[in-house]
Amino acid sequence: MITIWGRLNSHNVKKVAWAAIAMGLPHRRIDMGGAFGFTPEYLALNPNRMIPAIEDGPVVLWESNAILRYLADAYAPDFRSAEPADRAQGDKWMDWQFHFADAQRDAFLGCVRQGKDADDPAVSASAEASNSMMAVLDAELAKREWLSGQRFGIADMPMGVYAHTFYSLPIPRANLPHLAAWYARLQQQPGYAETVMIPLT
Ligand SMILES: N[C@@H](CCC(=O)N[C@@H](CS)C(=O)NCC(=O)O)C(=O)O
Repeated sequence: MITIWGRLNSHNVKKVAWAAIAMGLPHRRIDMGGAFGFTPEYLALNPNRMIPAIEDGPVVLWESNAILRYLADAYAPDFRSAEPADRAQGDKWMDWQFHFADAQRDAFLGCVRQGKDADDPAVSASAEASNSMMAVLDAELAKREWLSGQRFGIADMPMGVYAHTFYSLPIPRANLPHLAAWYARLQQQPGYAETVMIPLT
């Protein structure tokens, strides 16, 4: 039984909770962070005051993308290409997600947490930056169905979580057909609806 620590309305927790369902792993999730605060028990596992973290027997791990790689390597090798070039391409998009998170942050915080709208200068600049980066992803998805290689896998999860936020925020969006088609495919994957497509608040 894997324990996932973290509130589900966190992008980084969503990745891990989604992976656990997609991979069919027995798990439980315990709310932590945000309005739930941090217990001393949790901070002993992850002193960074950040979520998520997991416990899997003696294995304690934080950093969401490291957790995804661990879960795939330990339990679900089909979710991560074994071919070095494909694997590296997938890793690239997993790392790139953190740049995208920076770009989308002001739009997310502004619209979801601060009651602003798309006319706010910070929201507007962030929406524009998000659209520019999503155009880069759209061009990649014109060439292949999945960021993980031949099939859906962990490399699709980080940006898969952020894509839902992108499509949920009240911001202008460019017409990005390959991104939209990938987002539709993600919605067919086990766990996406329950863990990712939840209210942003
Ligand atoms: N690089 C870290 C980032 C973790 C992170 O920023 N977590 C946010 C939530 S998405 C957090 O812990 N915020 C403080 C809180 O929720 O109290 C990861 O991928 O796990």
